[in-house]
Amino acid sequence: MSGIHPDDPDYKYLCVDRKALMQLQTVPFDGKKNCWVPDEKLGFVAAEIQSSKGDDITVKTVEKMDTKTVKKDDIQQMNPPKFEKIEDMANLTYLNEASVLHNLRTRYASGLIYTYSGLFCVVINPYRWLSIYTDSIIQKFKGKRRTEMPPHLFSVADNAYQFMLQDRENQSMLITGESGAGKTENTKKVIMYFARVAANIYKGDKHCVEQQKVGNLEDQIIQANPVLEAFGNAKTVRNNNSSRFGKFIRIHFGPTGKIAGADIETYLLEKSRVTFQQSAERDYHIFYMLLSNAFPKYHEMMLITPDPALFSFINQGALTVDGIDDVEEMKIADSSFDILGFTYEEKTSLYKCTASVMHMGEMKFKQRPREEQAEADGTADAEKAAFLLGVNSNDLLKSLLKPKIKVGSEVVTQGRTKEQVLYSVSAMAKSLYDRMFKWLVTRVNQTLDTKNKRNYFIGVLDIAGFEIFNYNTFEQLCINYTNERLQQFFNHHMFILEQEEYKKEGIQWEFIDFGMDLQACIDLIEKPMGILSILEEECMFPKADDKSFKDKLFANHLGKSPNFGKPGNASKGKGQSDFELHHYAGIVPYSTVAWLEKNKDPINETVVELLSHSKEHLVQTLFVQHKEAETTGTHKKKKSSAFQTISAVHKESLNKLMKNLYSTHPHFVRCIIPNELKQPGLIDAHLVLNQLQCNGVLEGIRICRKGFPNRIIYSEFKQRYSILAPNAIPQGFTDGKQVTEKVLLALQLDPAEYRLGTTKVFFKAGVLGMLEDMRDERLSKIISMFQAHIRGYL
Ligand code: AD9
Ligand code: MG
Repeated sequence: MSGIHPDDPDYKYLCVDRKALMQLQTVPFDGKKNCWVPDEKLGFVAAEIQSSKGDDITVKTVEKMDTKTVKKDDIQQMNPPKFEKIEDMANLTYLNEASVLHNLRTRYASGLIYTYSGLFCVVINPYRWLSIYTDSIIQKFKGKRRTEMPPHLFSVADNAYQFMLQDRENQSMLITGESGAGKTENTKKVIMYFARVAANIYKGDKHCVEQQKVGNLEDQIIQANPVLEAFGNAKTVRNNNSSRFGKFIRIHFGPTGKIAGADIETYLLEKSRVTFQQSAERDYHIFYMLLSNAFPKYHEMMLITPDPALFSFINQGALTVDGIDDVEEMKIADSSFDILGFTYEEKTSLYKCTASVMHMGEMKFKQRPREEQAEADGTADAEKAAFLLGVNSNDLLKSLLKPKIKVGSEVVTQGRTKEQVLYSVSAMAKSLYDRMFKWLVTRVNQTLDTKNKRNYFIGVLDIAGFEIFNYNTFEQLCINYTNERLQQFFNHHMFILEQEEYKKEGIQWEFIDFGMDLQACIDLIEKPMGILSILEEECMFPKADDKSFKDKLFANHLGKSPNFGKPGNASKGKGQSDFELHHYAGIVPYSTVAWLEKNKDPINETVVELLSHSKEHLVQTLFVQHKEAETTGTHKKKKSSAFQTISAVHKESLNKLMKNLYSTHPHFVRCIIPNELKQPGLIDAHLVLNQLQCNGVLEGIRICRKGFPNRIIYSEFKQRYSILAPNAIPQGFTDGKQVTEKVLLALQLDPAEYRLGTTKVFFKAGVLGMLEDMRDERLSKIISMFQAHIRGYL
């Protein structure tokens, strides 16, 4: 590694300790005996083969010295010690789960959290702050090629930047992983990196002149995060700062490679959290931040007593979070709003809307005896909510208790039971919050949309990875569908690159587009009469329910679509599931309960009408669009997104994202959560293996193995393997390619196992390992001959 000198103080944070590595490499190794065997706790453990009988192999484990018998197929080959802590696992001779796990585990134990696996950069959450993101390290990665430097996110980011400048092509970085794996932390670091290396601080920047508080563009891009996190992140069981939405941030660069602007697209904010939390979880951070002591002046304005325990929409779970100081976070978010150029009115309107949600949760109703009609049980909280929303409180109550609905051409008022009214209140709260979040993003985008000339962009995607829980529902389907498309994108990209490499090297090989492997599942979800269109159709039928939806799914797909099935015995959580889908990452059982309701925005139209006439500018803006879409007949074909189902909006934004991504040169970062205890240093092997399966790292290896994954340039092959057939090589100078050809012929290697390219020889998986074994054998023979010779001589 020429990029960092061993005497450099940063060397120890980024590179393998050479001395320790050399020691590891002296460990005796026998390719025929050393292997990996499955282990319940550790995933795989090292063992030595003792004997074999048919398919049964008896091994002795290296550490515990246990003897056990395992099936031949369960054994995985071990790489020789020279591959220990390798930086790119694509160069391993034996590409298998056990070796990948071993490599990641040993590197992680040395604080090396980034490792490549071909096109992927894999990162394991360290759960402690490492000195690997400092300014001095940023400077070291600037302008360096991937092969020059140790694996690091900055290397991926810098490469994307260099490719953008050289190839004049948009770039993307796809950062995925499960909850708590580190996607958002890595996204923040990427953005920080670009802000440092491609800053565009104009002298006399218009913002800086206008107002002291407002920041320059780089600051603003960075400060967009605290406000998005305040409104879109929450404590969950798995992550104290879990993003409950996906995002795609595009950073635009001008002609000289300086940052020229940015925009953010968000996906699927989890609305249910606004009114419901599990016991160990919290609502969105902003609620508790507003109630903290950071700015007592806001409490009065929001008509609140600053105690989260008093508000039932936000007090169902935890009220505080380890490691999060709500006072501090509130100060940061509030000043971020200033840096982003929000006016005082815009900022406080958001706070007031947020507070109105808390008051909504306190509105009480009671059922009138012997009537299908509820009435308010006290009006103080409704008055507070209405005041903050800029509407009349009587009108608000009326629209909840007796909404107007259209029956044919007539408008009639409809009575509502207590239960229905409570449902409407919660729908109103969720809809308001969701619209507020979307508005917030749009407003941030306005700030980041400078008039500077833009040439190319780098898009950073921070989106939830594949999910297989015990109970999977509509949200999991949306996420898994997204990941199915992202994985297809990866497979297709890999296919194109391999194809190019083979073409460049003049190699004949029909490489199959592995992207097509995923098409059947994608079609099943998104095509006409697919799962989502059936769902959308059902959402339009007033009489449809979960059961009619399920029946339609079965009628259309059971026995007809191979990726669709009844919940099988093998699937987890089958008791609560209605159907299962065969995704690339595994079989997922889904429950259809409440899909229809989840897919609609069930806010009552009378409430929308009322809020669209609010005296509060923000509230009016949030609701006016919806109304227009509904009343303007001409908009019937192209409904505004507010009027579409969630799945239709998601499908549309996913299509847009994919179109964007296909126009870029992609870079893939896969984040891995090491354990479920948020503890540094601890690797839960099965958890990690499961993620390698779901995040496509093993899928990438599978595809890789279908081609010729090991490649060596001719001169290197000549140097290392000439020893295998010295007699086959003509005397005098022979070039590397000829030597390679002669050696392989002499060894009588099956021609299907290798290809000779213009500059390299390509091998099928496992061949190189065999050559290595032969080389070891040859060398030890030579050594023993030499020793015998010396002994005879003595
Ligand atoms: V979620 O899908 O939004 O729930 P993420 O985004 O994948 O999830 P996040 O980035 O929020 O996870 O990381 C979770 C926590 O792990 C952070 O709050 C940090 O405490 C910790 N973390 C993650 N990555 C790093 C890192 N590179 N260095 C140190 C880290 N700590
Ligand atoms: Mg996140």
